[in-house]
Amino acid sequence: MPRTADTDRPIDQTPEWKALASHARRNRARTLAALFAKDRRRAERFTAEGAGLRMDYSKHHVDAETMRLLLALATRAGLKGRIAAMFKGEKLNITEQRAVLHVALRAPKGSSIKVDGVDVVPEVHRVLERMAAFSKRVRSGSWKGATGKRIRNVVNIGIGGSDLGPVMAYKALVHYSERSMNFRFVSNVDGTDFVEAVRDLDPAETLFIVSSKTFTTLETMTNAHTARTWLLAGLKKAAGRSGLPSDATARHFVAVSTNAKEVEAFGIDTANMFGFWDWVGGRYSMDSAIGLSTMLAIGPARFTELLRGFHAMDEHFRTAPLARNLPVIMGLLGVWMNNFLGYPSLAVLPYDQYLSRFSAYLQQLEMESNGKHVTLAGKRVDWDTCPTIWGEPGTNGQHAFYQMIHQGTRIVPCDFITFCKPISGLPHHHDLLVANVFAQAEALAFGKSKAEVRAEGVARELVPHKEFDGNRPSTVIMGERLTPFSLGTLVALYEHKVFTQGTVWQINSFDQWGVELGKVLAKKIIPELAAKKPVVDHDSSTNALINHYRTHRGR
Ligand code: G6Q
Repeated sequence: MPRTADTDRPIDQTPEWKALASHARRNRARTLAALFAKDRRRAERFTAEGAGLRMDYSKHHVDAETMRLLLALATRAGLKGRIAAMFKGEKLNITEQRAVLHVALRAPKGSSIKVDGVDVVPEVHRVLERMAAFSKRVRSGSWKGATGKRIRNVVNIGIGGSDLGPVMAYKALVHYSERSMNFRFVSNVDGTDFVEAVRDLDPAETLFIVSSKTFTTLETMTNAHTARTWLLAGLKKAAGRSGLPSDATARHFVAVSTNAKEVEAFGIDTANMFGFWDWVGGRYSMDSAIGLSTMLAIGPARFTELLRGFHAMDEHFRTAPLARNLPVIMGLLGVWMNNFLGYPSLAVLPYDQYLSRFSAYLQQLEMESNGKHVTLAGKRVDWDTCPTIWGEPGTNGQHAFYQMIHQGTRIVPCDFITFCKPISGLPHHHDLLVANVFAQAEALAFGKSKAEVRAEGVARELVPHKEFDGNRPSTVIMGERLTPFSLGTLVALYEHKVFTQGTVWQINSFDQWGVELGKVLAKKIIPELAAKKPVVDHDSSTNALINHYRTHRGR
């Protein structure tokens, strides 16, 4: 039995939870303005640093006592033991009997992490070396397509954990990428995703990476088969009478998977299959072979930097005292707001256009990991788990949904993410961007009173409309510059935050049974869409929807 949290006792029945509940009740009326007025060193006291990131959490409804109580809760939940257990390769994913070892994906050569007595670090590096050798061949042009042309387009086909990380990372690191190559991502079973991705590509110069741990996922396999048909049709046209070599598919398709049998059956040479392991969850896999498109884009050396960034945050999480541990603080603040202050969502707002898909990536990381209602002991939870995660890059969001964040009826805690140095080479733009981060966090925290509005000479009837309550919490996370290294630290920060919260909530953050039912029902419905007779087996709504589609689909 793996060492887990104190699962015998529901977390809300512990004295630490109850102490936090009464602390929250006692301090309900306390404002951020009052907290700042009371302590001139507040910003300094509530700022933590690790792995090159600086996190200012002073604009939260916390004081030293709140943090002490939250840390006591983490201790009660067995956080330290669980962190050690994860790094030791214990099978914390108890519903699938698997270790949870994304930290091994970035463990340096020479270190050792064992699963069932086998050191996995050498295997990780073997795959990384194969990925690097392959990437060099493709990037240098020595890897040729079936008609002898070099590869200029890379299309990653995958979904969920086999897509969101690669897309996010490519967009985040495009500045560091090989600009003479095109990178595209196809995930949706909606055929338009594939059609739009390849419409201007030459099949002879296109390489597909089929990224699928299982190699059975409906969307990915449908897209992979469509891609093969598109490729072969295009190549045949180009080759004309000289015909195609028998290994045409193998020259344009590689796979990232754990399922060698299905990869081979598809026509991909298993020499061009890059493996990973059952101890890597999909949403924790962007730094495994699933990151092959990232490595092709930025090159092996920069991919190594990315891994170093992940590892730096891993080490911080593993060794820093809980009170100064960034992912721990972040996770506990989330618990505080979710469970004791009652805020149902978290907006993640990167002030960096390159991080345009970061919030979407986090939606899966957080909500698929901690959107659970059953404890490790199999009991229904009596407390809320994952809040809704959402967000868009600033400053764009300011001109869209920030109205609600400032004056809506629900409090939306915000994570602002920004970097000191710009990549654009347009420092003036960067000052404007970063000034907006600070201004937003300040406005949320301190608002604007009626008296201030009146003093501006605003007409009496408009005063209530122009008043800002303030007292709204946010965190500001700052890095030096967006680089492969800092991206690694940022992703690992959130990975370990999720771990911290899952530990406190006593849930398994590493399975995802909640996605199964819809998949099973879709399989049943697929043939029914082509049925000759009306479908009657479902509820009246589902029957009617299917039958409307049957009769209108025009086939
Ligand atoms: C992630 C999930 C899920 C998974 C996709 C794709 O943690 O497990 O999003 O990544 O369903 O699965 P395959 O990689 O097996 O195609």
